[in-house]
Amino acid sequence: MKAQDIMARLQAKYPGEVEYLQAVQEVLESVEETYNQHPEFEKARIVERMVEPDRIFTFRVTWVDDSGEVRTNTGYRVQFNSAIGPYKGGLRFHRAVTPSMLKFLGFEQTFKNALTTLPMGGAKGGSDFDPVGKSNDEIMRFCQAFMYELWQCIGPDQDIPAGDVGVGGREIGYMYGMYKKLAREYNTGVLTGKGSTWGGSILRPEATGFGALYFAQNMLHKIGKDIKGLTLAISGFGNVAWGASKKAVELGAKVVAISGPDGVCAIPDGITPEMIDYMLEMRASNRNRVEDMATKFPGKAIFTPGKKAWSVKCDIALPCAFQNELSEDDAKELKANGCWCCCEVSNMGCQPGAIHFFQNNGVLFAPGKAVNAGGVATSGLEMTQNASHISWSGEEVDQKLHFIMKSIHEQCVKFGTRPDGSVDYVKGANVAGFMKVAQAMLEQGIV
Ligand code: 2IT
Repeated sequence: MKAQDIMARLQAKYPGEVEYLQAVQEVLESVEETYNQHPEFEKARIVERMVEPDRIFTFRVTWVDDSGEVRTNTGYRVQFNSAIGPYKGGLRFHRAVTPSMLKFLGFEQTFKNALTTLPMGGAKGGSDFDPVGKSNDEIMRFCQAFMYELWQCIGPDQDIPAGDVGVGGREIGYMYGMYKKLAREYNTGVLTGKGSTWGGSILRPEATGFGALYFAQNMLHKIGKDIKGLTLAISGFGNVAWGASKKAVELGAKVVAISGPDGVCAIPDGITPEMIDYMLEMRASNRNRVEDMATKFPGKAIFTPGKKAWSVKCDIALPCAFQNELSEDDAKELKANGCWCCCEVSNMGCQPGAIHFFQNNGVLFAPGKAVNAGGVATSGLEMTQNASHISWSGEEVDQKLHFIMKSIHEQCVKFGTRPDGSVDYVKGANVAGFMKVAQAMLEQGIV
């Protein structure tokens, strides 16, 4: 296999699908060498099959807004790969959603899920519906209309969606309510990220952020450091940024920045529990403005419009918002200000130039598919609880999450250790995830 040739073919076939092509390129570059040591993979054309989704559902979603206006959006579900389990992955509601974005996310999800140690295939879905400025009733009507089509594509043993950007517990609740009516199935295991009184894992809302901090701890311990006392710049103020901030403060680190599409809030004395709680209100308001934090906590959170979190001096950068949110220039600014570690929490949060800059300039870097896998892993735990009609305590889930993040870190070290003993976490995560999926595909024949 020549990564370059496969990329040339995909570029010709899917011109303009930039996010998808970017995600495939990163993985193929990482795995090329290992893959070519396995002629049996090449014979079964594993790579050519793995880069294409199994299938994509596309559907129209029509709903009525509060002023009585009829609105139409497009809904999707990309079922990417089922080699190691039923399709699993989140739903993203965002105005910029395209098939390319969901294909990149489904592709990443396949390897991420393989890293979790749990039996889950990869999928992603969503809609170009824009939740910004929508009322609660509009959100409910949209979720119901979306599920009116999606329900036929999913099931507790086929495909299990969850949340992602723009989809949290509230949306999952509205979607499950409609799923029940349509399918006449009362199996809560069809969706994860549910409310804790009706089958949701107690720790699912926190899990992505908590898992990211556990991964960071493992990385730091490997080089003889601890997170206590370090400063963290976090982008976003959504579910992931919230969970990461909560755990960071608990571990004695200082969160000195959060951000939004409107700018950055610098927090020189470190984020407080009250501010972390307020992030939930900011998210629920659907205003999508981080400036609200500065208004609520004057003098403590200092808002600068148009700037990113990466302009604030920190030890560790934690991108927690959106793909490609950290550019090569941002990476240079971070390094110049003394940042020495970047844990990517958002899916493909760093542009390729930023990753290369970090890796070539001594900044410790780990990719999203390893760092953020605690979210989907806890979804997998939620599925287990639902299938066995039991419920675990927060402590039990947290203990399992600790174990899973440690094991993901070990896989990265196993497949990514360089001759000098340092770890290439990008290569480690990609090769570990890839080998597991490739082996499963090989054993299941040409299908
Ligand atoms: O990107 C992700 O891993 C998620 N949005 C969570 C997916 C899940 O099924 O919990």
